[in-house]
Amino acid sequence: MAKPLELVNVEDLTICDSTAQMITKAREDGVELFFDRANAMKACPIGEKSACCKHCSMGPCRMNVNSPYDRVGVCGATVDTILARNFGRMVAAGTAAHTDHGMAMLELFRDVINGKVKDFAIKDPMKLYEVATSLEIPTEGRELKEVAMDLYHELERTYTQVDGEIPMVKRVPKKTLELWRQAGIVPRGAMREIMEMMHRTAIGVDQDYKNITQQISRTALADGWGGSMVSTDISDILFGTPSPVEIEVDMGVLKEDRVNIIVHGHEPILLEAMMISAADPALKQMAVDAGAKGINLVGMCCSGLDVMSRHGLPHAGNFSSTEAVLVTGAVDAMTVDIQCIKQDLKRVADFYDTPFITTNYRAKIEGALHIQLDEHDPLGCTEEIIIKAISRFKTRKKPVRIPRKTVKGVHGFSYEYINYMLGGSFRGSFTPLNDNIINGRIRGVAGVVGCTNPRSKQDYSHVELVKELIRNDVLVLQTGCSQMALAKAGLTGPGAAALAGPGLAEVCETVGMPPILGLGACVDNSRILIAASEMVRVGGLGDCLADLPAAGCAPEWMSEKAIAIGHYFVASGVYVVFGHTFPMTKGTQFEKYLFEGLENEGFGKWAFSDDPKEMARLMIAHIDEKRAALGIDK
Ligand code: CUV
Ligand code: SF4
Repeated sequence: MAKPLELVNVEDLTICDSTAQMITKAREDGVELFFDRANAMKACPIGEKSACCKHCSMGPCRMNVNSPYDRVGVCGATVDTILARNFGRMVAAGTAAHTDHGMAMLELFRDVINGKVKDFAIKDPMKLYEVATSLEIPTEGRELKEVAMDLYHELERTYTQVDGEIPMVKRVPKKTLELWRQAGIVPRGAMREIMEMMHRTAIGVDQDYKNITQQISRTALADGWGGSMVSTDISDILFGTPSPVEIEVDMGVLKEDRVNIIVHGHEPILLEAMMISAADPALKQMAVDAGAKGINLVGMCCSGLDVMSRHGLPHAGNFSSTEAVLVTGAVDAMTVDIQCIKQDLKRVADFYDTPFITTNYRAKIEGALHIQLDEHDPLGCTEEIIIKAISRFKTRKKPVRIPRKTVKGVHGFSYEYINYMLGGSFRGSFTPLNDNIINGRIRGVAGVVGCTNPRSKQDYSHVELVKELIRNDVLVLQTGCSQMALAKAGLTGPGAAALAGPGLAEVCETVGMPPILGLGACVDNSRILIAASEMVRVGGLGDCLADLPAAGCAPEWMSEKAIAIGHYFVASGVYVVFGHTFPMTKGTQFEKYLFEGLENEGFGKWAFSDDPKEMARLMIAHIDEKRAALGIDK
């Protein structure tokens, strides 16, 4: 590196104490982490506002962000065209990520049914029947296998269908679906929508920002009501539908006297297979023979959240802590599959002699050991990883320093469980939730989700925003790295009810639920869509998703996937606030369309704020507006 970095105070980088300790240690050790790179490399002021285009070699062309209508691109593209095309490609990439993940799950499901995969089985047949019934597949008197095969073929249409409507639209409230049909945005199949989005955003194709937005909505809906939703449902069928479980989180879950293995990424298969291997008596014995007290399997990021919600596995932290956790020196292997895996993890792992292993052919990292996880023999891969970890444990060279902190919390609130919890009977209903919203004890519902980002203080906005929401009687649903921010802050335990407003606190006490419900990984945002649809179905809160007193927020987002998620909520009718930055040039027609115009057409809308108090204010104001429209404000 040319010149030494001017280092930012650790307290300004994160509120996660363990991560802060490890940033300091990394600096002592002379290891660069992404926090310091983010500071050294300031964001490009034009790219940050999404005001440049490099879709052809007549450019790249850049607009004047302070006076966006000053000029056009060489081809004549206006700032609105450029903004909309860039936004569309982010949505296409995010949707591709979730649908490719979902399709991999669906293929696993198929091979489990036809017996080609023997290490996994259908763990939740009841969920299988429920999903089949919701898609009008006959179940009466039929063999599980037959229903499952029909379900597989039906769900495959989510991805591959070229014409018609994706199957899951059967779950969309009628009036919302009518709006989509009128607007021409009911997704056909994800592959088709992503292909068309990429085509339409190429040089010289779609150059009308409103028309581009139409395809943006159709593509995003193919994620939320398609790829992501199928992924969640299939994961539940194969690995079990989550119900609340107490979990330990933060870096203190690493144990100096155990073989520590971190699994990071997004598909549940790797971590589920690791769990089987880690329980293998021969491997356990091997660890003991190496002088360890046992094998300690720990999740991070979304695969961690996924498996944590199902099996109570400990979780070490979110996206901004994946390098920092290696700095402990206590990680005997880090293994990854897809998405949100910083290339730099390899370099940091090397410094601390931690084996770093990629397992999915889609996501190799230069120089990293690759052990392909073959669905037909997953344990072949995971056993090898455990053996490597044991041998690293035996030959640990560098001193180990593990932050002591662990926090307990309750996670795993699937839609099915929320239903059960509210109804107090096995097949409960959302009626008590709706009643409590109507009588005003609960003011509304908010989804607080998404990534952490080294350009904003880690976890800070997530925690402050959620505290402010529950204090104002807003029930909070969470997924992704946001959920882990709150878990580390100690707000996913029973104690959080003390911070809730009087109405919400009362409901929490009667129903026996916390004010902050952790639902799982990013693909599990689909659980929020299902819960919201159920609120409409039960009645009393309007007749489409846009009528609900609800709002969403990703305060520290960074991935293109977050933009796809944000937009499928907006297209479904939800008000969505994004924090810290937004790919938008102020004072443009496209901005006005996303921030106001879509709502006038009956959809939700986007908003931006970089201050958590202001985010909360915006969300609560929106909730109050919806309450007033429903005539339930008091
Ligand atoms: Ni899918 S997408 S940083 S791991 S939530 Fe976490 Fe979650 Fe964003 Fe990535
Ligand atoms: Fe420039 Fe138009 Fe080419 Fe974009 S598509 S780089 S705006 S000439």
